[in-house]
Amino acid sequence: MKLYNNIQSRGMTVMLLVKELGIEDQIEEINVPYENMHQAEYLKINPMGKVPCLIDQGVMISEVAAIFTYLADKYSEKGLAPALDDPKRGAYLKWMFFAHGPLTEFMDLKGLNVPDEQIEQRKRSLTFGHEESVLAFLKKGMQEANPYLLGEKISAADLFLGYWVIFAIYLKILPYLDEFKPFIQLLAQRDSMKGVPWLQKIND
Ligand SMILES: N[C@@H](CCC(=O)N[C@@H](CS)C(=O)NCC(=O)O)C(=O)O
Repeated sequence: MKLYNNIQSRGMTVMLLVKELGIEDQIEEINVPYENMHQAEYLKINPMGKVPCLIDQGVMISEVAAIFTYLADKYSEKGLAPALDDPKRGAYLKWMFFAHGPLTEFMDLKGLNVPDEQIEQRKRSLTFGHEESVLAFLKKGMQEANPYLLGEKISAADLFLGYWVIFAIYLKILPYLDEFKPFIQLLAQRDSMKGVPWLQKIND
């Protein structure tokens, strides 16, 4: 498989999963400099001009959550994705899609300093609604985590959601609530998370 990526991009989250799956030898990582992403050569691969982008057996997979879900399923024997007939599969997908959709949209708007009043006016059509809902949803999920989101076993959803939450706390978009700490500190113990700079900084 080829993974088109950039060290300063969200694509680095894929490398956490690659490490957790122990499939480093299956991935050829190709660095795409930002200035090349909208050049014809790369647009032939991903017309969105974005990374990450995975090519497996001639199929192009963009969207970081899709790449996560795809790899965790492809290497299902590693136990990071609940099986299709496992009732936990629904909760797993919910966390993946929440992190990719509403949480990312919330982070983007906050990062752009869109005024709260404007967000309030559009809350019915914004995928995250409003800030309190995002916090309440995350708090409930992390309080109910036992110790991981789906129970005893870690899944790719813990890694994906965890990474976004850690990044949002680092950017001061989310507060580092006490309810988040046990979950984040558990993730922080994983070898794959050791190189994540934001994690170090929020725990300092
Ligand atoms: N929807 C895509 C977005 C990917 C994305 O925005 N990647 C950024 C880096 S974090 C990028 O490639 N930006 C290059 C550009 O827009 O020129 C995903 O979630 O994977």
